[in-house]
Amino acid sequence: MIPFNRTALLAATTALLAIPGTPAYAQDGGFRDCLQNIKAEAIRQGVPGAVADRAFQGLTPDQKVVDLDSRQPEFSLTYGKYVGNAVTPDRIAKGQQKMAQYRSLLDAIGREYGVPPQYLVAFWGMETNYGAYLGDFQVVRSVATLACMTKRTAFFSNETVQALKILASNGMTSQQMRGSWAGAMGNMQFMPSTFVKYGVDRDGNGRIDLWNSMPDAFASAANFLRGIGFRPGLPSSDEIVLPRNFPLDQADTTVEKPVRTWAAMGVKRANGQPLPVSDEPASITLPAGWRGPAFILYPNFKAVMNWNRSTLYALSIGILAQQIAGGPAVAQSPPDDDQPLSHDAVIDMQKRLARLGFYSDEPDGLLGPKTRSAVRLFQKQIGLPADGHPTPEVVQRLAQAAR
Ligand SMILES: [Ca+2]
Repeated sequence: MIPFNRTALLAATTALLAIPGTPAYAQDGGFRDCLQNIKAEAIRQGVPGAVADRAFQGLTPDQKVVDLDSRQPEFSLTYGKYVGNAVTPDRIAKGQQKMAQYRSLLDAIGREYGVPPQYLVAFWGMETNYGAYLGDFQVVRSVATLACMTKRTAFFSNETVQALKILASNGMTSQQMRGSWAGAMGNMQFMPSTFVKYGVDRDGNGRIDLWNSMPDAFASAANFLRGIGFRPGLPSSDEIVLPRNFPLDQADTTVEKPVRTWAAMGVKRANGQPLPVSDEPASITLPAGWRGPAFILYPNFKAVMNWNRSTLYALSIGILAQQIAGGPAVAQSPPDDDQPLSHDAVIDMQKRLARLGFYSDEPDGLLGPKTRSAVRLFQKQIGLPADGHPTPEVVQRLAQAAR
C-alpha cells in the first residue's frame, strides 16, 4: 500500500545485489543503455538473454510512473484518520468471511509457518482489499522506468532483474505480469525481489501465481512473514491502559522493557486483564497522544514493520487481525482535535524547538524520536503531559514561546 516505504527498506537489504555505478538516466535517449545494463546483469544472474530481449522489446519509460513517484504526500495522516480508513467495518466483515471461506487452507499454512491466519487475512485486506485492487501497471515497465528515470537506480535495477527472473521461471509474458505503479504484485503486493525470494508454489501446479492462486498467495505471505522475523506466540500489539502516574516519557518506541516489567509498572490490557506473562522485549506507543489509545508493541510488531515501515500500517494490521479473529475493537477513541501536520509545519516546529534549545538536529520535517523528545521537553517546561505528541495546543504554545 505504501510502496515507497517498503521499497526504501528493501533497498537496504538488497544493496549487495545492486548493479554498481549505474547512473540515473535523465532522458529517454539513455533508456536503452540503462536496459542494456540491466540485461547484462540479468544474464549474469542466469536469466536467458532472450527473456530480457522479449521483455524489453519496444519498451518505453512510463511517464505516469515517474509522476506518481515524484508526488510527495504533503501531510502525514493522523492515527485516527489512518486507522479509520484502514480498519473499516466492511473490511473486518469481509476479513471474517474470507477466514471462514479459506479456513482449512489458512489453518494448515498457519501451522506450517507459525503465522496466525488472521494476520495473513489482515495483510491481504490491507494490501489489496482482499484482491479487489491488484494493480494494472506492467511491472517490468514500471520497475525499469523507476530504475532508469529516477535516482533509485540501484534498487529498481535489481527489481527489474528479479522481474525478469520471474518471467523466465514462471512461464509468464511481460504483458501478463501486472501490479502497482511501483511494481508490487498480486494479492499480497510483493515486489519482484520478494516474489523471487519468498514466493511459494503451494498448489503445486509448477508456477508461483500470486494473482490467482490463494494457496500460493497465502503461503508466500506466510513464508515472507517468517523470513522477516514473525514468530508464533505473542501478537504484534495489544491495546493497553496505563496507570494514572505512568511516566509518559517511557511511552516511546525507542524505550524497550520486558513485558513483565511493564506489567509490574501497572500496565494492563485494555479490557483490564493482565498483560501476558513474558520476558519478551516490548515498547509502548501513544499514536494519538496521551488522550488517545495506548498500545504495547511486542516483537512481532517489528516483523510487521519489516513488511511496511509505517507504524500506523503495522498498528492497523494488528487491530484488523484481532477483529478478524473475533476480538474486540480498540476501546479508546483518538481525540477529535488531532490534526495532521504538514512537512513544512513540522520543520517550523523543529526550528522553534531548536531556538528554545530542545532540538539540535537539522530540521527535516519528520516526526521522529528526536523531535518527539524535544516536544516532551517543551511540554514539561509549560506543564503539559509530556507525551511528545504535537497537539494543536502544543503547536500554538510553541509558536508563542519561540517567535
Ligand atoms: Ca502454483
